[in-house]
Amino acid sequence: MRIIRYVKEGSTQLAAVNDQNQIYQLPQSDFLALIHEADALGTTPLALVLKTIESNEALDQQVEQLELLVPIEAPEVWAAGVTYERSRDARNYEATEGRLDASTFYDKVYDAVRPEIFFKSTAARTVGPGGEVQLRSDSVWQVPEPELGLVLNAKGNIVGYTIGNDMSCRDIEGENPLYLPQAKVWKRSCSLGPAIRLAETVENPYNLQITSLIYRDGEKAVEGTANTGQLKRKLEELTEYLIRDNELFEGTVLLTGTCIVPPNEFTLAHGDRIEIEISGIGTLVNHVVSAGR
Ligand code: DO4
Ligand code: MG
Repeated sequence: MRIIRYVKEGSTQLAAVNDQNQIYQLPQSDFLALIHEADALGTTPLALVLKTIESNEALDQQVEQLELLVPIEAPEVWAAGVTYERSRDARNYEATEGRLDASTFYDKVYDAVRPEIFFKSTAARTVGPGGEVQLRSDSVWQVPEPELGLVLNAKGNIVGYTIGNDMSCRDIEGENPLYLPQAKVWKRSCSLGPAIRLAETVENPYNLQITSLIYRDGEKAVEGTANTGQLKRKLEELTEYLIRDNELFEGTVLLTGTCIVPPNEFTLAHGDRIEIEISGIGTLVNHVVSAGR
């Protein structure tokens, strides 16, 4: 069961989408209201949604026909890094391209007990499905990072799964790891969506297939696939470090790292279309625009 937000006649609606892709409007104002109501009633979000569905008709529309919004206005988005071997190797490549021999940072963090976790975005910097992600004006090597996103409650429990794009500047990070915040955080450098899959409906989060496609001028330019089974760390290991001595705001999203890296000669350009699909969640589509648009 997935939860979406969309616009209907100028107002925001919450809806549930079942595995047959039928859409049911929900009475709650947003995803967190659904979680709170379930908690208050001593039931689960799925049971609450099923109860609503029981007494309502499905909408006469397909998800593709709706004007989708970001499924949660996450107050903060954090991200884990170097959680897949592929990411470690890519970071080593960008950091050692004739500049700084920093490979040990990435090798060390891949094997360390403490994971890499960094601040990625705020609601105002995050775009939703169909939205425009923006390029930085001072980078010539930019890529999307397709990642599984964990939607967390204030205690750090995983209440849902979504898809995230951790837009990244490989040249800025490669020049000096201390530039990480600039390589990761700027206007519209993060996207989330199209849906949140209720955590209780995911049998095994370590077997989700991730596919990423980038189209340029209508032609497929890059394709990559991965599986969350390749994750080096457990999801709870990441959430445990995020909440440690931290104040977590309800609805925070934690991105879990990328395993899909485009070929080294590739950089995103204005007009590109990025599609990230994760099995059971959906496909997050975004359009790339140059800085200042
Ligand atoms: O070390 C920098 C960040 C890596 C990252 O974002 C990832 O592995 O997804
Ligand atoms: Mg990343």
